[in-house]
Amino acid sequence: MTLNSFLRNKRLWLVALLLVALALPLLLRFWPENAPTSPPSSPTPVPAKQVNVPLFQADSAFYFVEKQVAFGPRVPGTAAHKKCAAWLVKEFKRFGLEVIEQPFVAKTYFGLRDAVNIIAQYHPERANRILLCAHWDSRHIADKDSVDTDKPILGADDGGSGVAVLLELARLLQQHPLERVGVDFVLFDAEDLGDDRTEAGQSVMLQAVQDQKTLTWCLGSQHWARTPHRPGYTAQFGILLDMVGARGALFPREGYSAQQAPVLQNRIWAIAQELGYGNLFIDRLGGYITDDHVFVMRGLRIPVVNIIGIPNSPPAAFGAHHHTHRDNLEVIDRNILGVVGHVVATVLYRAAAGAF
Ligand code: 1BN
Ligand code: ZN
Repeated sequence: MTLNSFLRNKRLWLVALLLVALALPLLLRFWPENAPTSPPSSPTPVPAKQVNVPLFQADSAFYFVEKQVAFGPRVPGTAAHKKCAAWLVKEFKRFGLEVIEQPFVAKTYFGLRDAVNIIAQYHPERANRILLCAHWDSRHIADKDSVDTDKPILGADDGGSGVAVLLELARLLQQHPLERVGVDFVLFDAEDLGDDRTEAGQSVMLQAVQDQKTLTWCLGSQHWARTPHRPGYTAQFGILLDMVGARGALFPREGYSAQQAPVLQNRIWAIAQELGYGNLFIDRLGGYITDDHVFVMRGLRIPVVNIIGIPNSPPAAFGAHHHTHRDNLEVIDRNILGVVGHVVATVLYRAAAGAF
């Protein structure tokens, strides 16, 4: 086509005009006069957003420990374990959450046991989620005791305390709804059926060797991390609570959390300092504990911090009650439950307000 015939072609003129009309607004936007003349002004510092955090009721959390302990040892495969599971589901439903039970067969070092992870979802339709977890089973033996070592323990602290704080948080959410974020309370089963000859609290140097040995612990979280209740499940971050109720407990920074979720751990410990709990959330590195968070981080790539109590009496790795019959209601200090609950509630309400 020659230039002349091109210019005489009415259809082509129309198409050209249409293209110019469509492109005009775009051209004007970037024309020098319309372009921004000065760089955007530097943001004026915004004062830290004030977020109302409802009061975490330590007495209510203590009551939830009492209730669990009253079932007796919650060892997978026992009647007490079944009854307690039914009660936990009922409680979460009472707080308006949508509950999923995830049964599985736990392959323990002493045989197969029926187990169940319990997942309670707050606003399951929200994409932006926070994961709060604890284990709800109690140990099948008292291998650190001097008497009745072959009998199961009550696990008021080891199992009961973390669950109690989570139940109280669930109750708080019902009374003081959160904006924008959803929360998943995941109660792992069969955390504490491990073979203690495979110590889970070792130095990081032994991590590779440990990896194979520690598979007897944390069976519920290992199962959930492989097959979460929703395929492709993810969350902004997670917090694991384990042994958060004993009198005299301290909360140093757990090693694997420090290594794999340092930013989250810094923020949580900073909040604890700000709230005046620096004497309990001590700013030093504790041991490396192969707990449920390790498997969630490894399997689902969600940063999870373990808040786990150690005693105020080093060099013992855990409290004198750990894996003994002394882990009963008497070891529980409602103030410790209250401190941990206050810290986690602050994290939760600030995160929902975009201020975490
Ligand atoms: C934490 C509470 N753990 C068990 N109950 C994990 C663990 C297992 C810690 C073995 C030390 C040794
Ligand atoms: Zn334990």
